Amino acid sequence: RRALHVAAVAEAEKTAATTRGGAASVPAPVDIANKLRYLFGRNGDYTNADAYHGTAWSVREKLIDSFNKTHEHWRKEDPKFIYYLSAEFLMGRSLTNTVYNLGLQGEYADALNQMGYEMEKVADAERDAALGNGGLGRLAACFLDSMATLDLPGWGYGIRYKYGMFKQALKNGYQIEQPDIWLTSGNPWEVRRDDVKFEVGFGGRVERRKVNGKEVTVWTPSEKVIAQAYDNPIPGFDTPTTSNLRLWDAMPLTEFDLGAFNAGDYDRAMLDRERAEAISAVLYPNDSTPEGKELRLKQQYFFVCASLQDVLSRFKAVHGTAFESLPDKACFQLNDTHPTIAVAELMRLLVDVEGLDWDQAWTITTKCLNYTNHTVMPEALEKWPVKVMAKMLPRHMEIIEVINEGWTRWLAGHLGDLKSEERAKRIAAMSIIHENPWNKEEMLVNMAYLAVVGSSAVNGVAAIHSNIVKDEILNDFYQIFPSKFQNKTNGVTPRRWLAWCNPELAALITDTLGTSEWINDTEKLAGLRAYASDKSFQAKWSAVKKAKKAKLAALIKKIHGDDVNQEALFDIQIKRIHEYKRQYLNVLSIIWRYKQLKKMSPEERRKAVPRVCVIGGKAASAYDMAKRIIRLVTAVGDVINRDPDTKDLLRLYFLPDYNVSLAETIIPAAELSQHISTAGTEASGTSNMKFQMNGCLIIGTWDGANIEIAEETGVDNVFVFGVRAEEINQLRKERKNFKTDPRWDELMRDIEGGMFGDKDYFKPLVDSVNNMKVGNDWFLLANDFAAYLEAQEEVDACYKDQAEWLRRSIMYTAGSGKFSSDRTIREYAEDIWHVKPSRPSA
Ligand code: GPW
Repeated sequence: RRALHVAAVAEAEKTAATTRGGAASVPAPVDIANKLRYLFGRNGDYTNADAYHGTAWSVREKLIDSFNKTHEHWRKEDPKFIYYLSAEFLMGRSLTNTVYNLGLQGEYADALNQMGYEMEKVADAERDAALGNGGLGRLAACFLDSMATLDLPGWGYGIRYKYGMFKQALKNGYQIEQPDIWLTSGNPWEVRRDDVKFEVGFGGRVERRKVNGKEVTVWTPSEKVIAQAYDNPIPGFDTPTTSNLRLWDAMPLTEFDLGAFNAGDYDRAMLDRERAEAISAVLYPNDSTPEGKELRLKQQYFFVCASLQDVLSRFKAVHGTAFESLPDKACFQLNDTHPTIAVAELMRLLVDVEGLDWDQAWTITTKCLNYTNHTVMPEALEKWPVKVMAKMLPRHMEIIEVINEGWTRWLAGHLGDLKSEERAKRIAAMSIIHENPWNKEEMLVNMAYLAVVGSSAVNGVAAIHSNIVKDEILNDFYQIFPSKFQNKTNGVTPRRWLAWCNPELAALITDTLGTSEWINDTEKLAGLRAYASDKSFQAKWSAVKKAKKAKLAALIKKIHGDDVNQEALFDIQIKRIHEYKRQYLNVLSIIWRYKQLKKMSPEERRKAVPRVCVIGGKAASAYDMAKRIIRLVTAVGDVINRDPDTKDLLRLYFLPDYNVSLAETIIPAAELSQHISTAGTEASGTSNMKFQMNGCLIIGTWDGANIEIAEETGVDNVFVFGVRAEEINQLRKERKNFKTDPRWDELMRDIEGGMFGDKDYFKPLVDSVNNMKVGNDWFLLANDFAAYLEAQEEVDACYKDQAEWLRRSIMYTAGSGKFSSDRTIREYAEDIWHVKPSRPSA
């Protein structure tokens, strides 16, 4: 290897490469070796991890060239910017994405080959940047990719968590959580900006003072920290544009409390530092359920405050104090309610700091902000106790009170025609500050209401979801501001989720369509419909799927030590573990399948469709029921996978530590994927789109984006089952009288009776779907059970007809054009942001 590498470097030194930045530069092998030599003190004979670091630090320079060019151009043009405020960005790995997006893949793959390495293995040494929980954080990452690809002036703003999403391990089949230590070997994808830092305050008191006869409000925080900027360049695909994700790190105002330090009180000297660093220390691992911890509110205010100051300081550098034109230069998208304190913070900055009139500031604020809702589940809507907010953010609490007074007064006028009793009721129902329904003593700030009142546009993330937002959860507000409410169906980047994670399929598509333009114009994938029934095309299509299945099989072997039948149907459910997502229902059907196989004669078994079932996903650390579901999956797997009667026909594996990178391996290999949430509960779902792009058939409920996916793919090509969203309320009321299927009753007895061991641990799971117990089967597993089993039979029948199965598979990819995040971002840009492309010259 060493000799190879020396020869390669010598050879490469003779040639000069040209980068996207335009500058002639050192050939890649030389540059990689230089980086290893001078940044890491290494000389030859590297591990794959070394080769990764050398490659990454080399690629970083091209990325920064492109970043600088883009921002120079944007500084000159001064276009309107969109700022995507999000507590989460689930970026995953960067190396592969960066070299592909910059068009450097060939150059670096060759360089590594010459040096005796393989790009795929080298790329595998990168740790995921897991600064997000699941769908919401990954959506933000896909949006950044599309914004850059579409040349839209826009940045993401968030938190540089020291520890991201925890690492999930299994111990005796139970989830255990380990810290995600991702920064220790350095992060080549970020640039620390020592000249960009802002103070962020907490607590303290608020006073009124007279300055030049004018009353001003002065907030004196009792605690201050520094927000330090780190830039993460975001390369667009097939464009010179590289935009930015700016993440904030929390630091103490001063390195040490010098007084305490000099007095020898080192413990106290450290306290401030620890308190400051705690703010950006760790991502809260809750998906779709807010954790009402004070530190969480602190995180939210921390990054919002720093981001708004940053934007205002850039605005002022160009436009001075002409704040009335701020809405022509900047707009903010609130990714769920997590950054909603921005409503109060922008008001504070404009009124208290810049001295604008309240009304003028309010006009500007509401013009600049927009809010995306991502959930319909009432328990997921954030509400902060007034007491907590008043203590941590006393001035913001005042501002929210004034906003609410103005809002309710305006409402009273607007609802003037109503009888006073009815009017009072409506106003109380829409008050931003209201009683805690479970504890009349406590008052709460409803962050969704604050976001709606403080924004120009409010959107849901799939057609059905946006309708539920309008007709149910925010219906009062919809009646008052119908034109504020919009739909923006989610999308995913076709670069990471098809072209880069499945280069084999991408090559086949490009060959067949005669162009690679589909990578940024996914509507062109529709051209594949013409080949859906073509035998020779089907054979090629199937060969790609087989190759990807082999890779997943190798991964299963590595993790579980088992060889799986690669001719089996690969059946996948990967997503956060949540009762509403109903992994439990999936497990029940797997147990049922197992019991049927056990009863069959050898002859019958020969006709059965073999399946390899994979379930993956993390449970929030405090979500007890979700952890029990994981244990049920592993316990059922332990029984099934070892049973000599059935192990050739059915397997169940739990893949631990599901994350973005694992998804990139699993999704291309999947033949059937499960999206089986109770109708009306999954706002959109986005993995469903990734599976669709990769030609994976879907078994799913009439929920979230499944509906639009089915419409685009052809409803008959999708295994749709179960009750509809409109029926849910009624069915919940009637669940007590619902007559469960005898097969369901049998499975409940099996689990309760200890068929999979651990019967005490599984008892709460059995109870949670019992109509006589507390949970009352809230997510209606029993109601959908029979229909689900029937849909599974249709799956088997279809799989036996491989020509039909492949035809459908092709129709999925062909129908996935709508679900590119490029389409979603174009809609946001046109309907909400009013931001236009601005591309630097190449
Ligand atoms: F509760 N989503 C998520 F709405 O991943 F805030 N985490 C969250 O905390 C929330 C929503 C929140 C997901 C939705 O569950 C999923 O249906 C949707 O596709 C995704 O956000 C992106 O819109």
